[in-house]
Amino acid sequence: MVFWRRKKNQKEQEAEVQDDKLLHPDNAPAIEPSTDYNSEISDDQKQSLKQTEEDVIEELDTAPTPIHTPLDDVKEAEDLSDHTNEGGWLSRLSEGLKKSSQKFTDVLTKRKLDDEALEELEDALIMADLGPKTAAKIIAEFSATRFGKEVDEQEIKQALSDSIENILTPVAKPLYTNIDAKPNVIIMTGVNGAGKTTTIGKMTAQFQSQGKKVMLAAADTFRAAAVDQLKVWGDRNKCEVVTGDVGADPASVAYAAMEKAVADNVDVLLIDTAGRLHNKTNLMEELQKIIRVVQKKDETAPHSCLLVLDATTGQNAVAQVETFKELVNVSGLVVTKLDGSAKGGVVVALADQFGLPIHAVGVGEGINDLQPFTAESYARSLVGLE
Ligand SMILES: Nc1nc2c(ncn2[C@@H]2O[C@H](COP(=O)(O)OP(=O)(O)OP(=O)(O)O)[C@@H](O)[C@H]2O)c(=O)[nH]1
Ligand SMILES: [Mg+2]
Repeated sequence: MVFWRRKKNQKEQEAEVQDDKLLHPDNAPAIEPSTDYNSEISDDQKQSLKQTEEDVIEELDTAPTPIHTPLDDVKEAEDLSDHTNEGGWLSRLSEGLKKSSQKFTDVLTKRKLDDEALEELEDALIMADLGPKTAAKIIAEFSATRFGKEVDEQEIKQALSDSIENILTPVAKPLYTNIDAKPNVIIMTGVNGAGKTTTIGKMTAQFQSQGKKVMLAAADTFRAAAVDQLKVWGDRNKCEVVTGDVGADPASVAYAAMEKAVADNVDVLLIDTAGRLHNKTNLMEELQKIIRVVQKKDETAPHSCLLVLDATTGQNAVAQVETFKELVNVSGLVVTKLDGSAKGGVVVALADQFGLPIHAVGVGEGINDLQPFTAESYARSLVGLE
């Protein structure tokens, strides 16, 4: 039994020797776990690793700081936000016009419509920036049918509102851009700080929402900040802005923009101009030159020459229209800052005295704060009717 087992073991031993020879040929190196950890990474390898790490750090150090900071994001979000949940633009307009409507309410306690009452009402209209001419006209119309009658506040407000609406209706016209010309060229004019650049930014968003391709031209080359401001609006709207160096001829920027707009199949080209020039003659020459070069590319251009007016300047806006009408062929108006301290009546005076289309009103600094001008709602807000 023992012998058999030995015999068997010998067989097994022979098989093991055979297997060992197969797995470990004579020239194979001995396999042992290494304990020389340091030698695993050579000095050269270490050096190259170190260099790479330093390179990465260097790259991080020289990477530009983002131009857009989180604070800008917050500001932009506010600008782009839709204010309709805050009561809608009309309520902000009403808020802006509150000064005027409060005056009417003070005058309009239940009373007989005699001379004294009419005079007070006329004063209230003048105080609301309607100007003496337009105020007199409204009062005359008003007294023709109601003089000597006992009227209540609501009735007077309604009558005033109707009268104002009649003046505003013919001028309340949206900017018509569906003309054949491509690009449709719009030149923005107006005094310093009226809101030209901001209005361009807001209009761009509106045209784009109508599926139009828009391009901007920074023909206000007098200040670097003016060009930058337009570029910011261009970035916001993801729309191309044609610029020139500070001090460059504004007409050359307009011409370059016109060429580019034609080449790029642009639908609407908005040209920003400077409001700040030495005097009226300079401003006229500047604007006329821009118009001339634009006409070299398309003799039907510009298709609109808009005058932007700041409503908070009151009756001064009337004087501005008179001046700009002498400089260029003003085709329509945009009245800004009606959300602020403006009394709003100047819009009625403008409509009455010039009959120029009022295309839109600005009711804030945000991208959505340009609204079409609607006669009825404006008239009702002005006199404080809900
Ligand atoms: N509250 C309010 N502010 C406005 C409105 N429109 C423009 N603004 C502000 O008015 C200031 C002047 O506006 P701009 O667009 O720079 O005026 P501009 O006519 O281009 O001025 P210049 O380039 O200096 O001739 C800015 O601070 C605008 O944010 C508006 O409808 N409401
Ligand atoms: Mg500007």
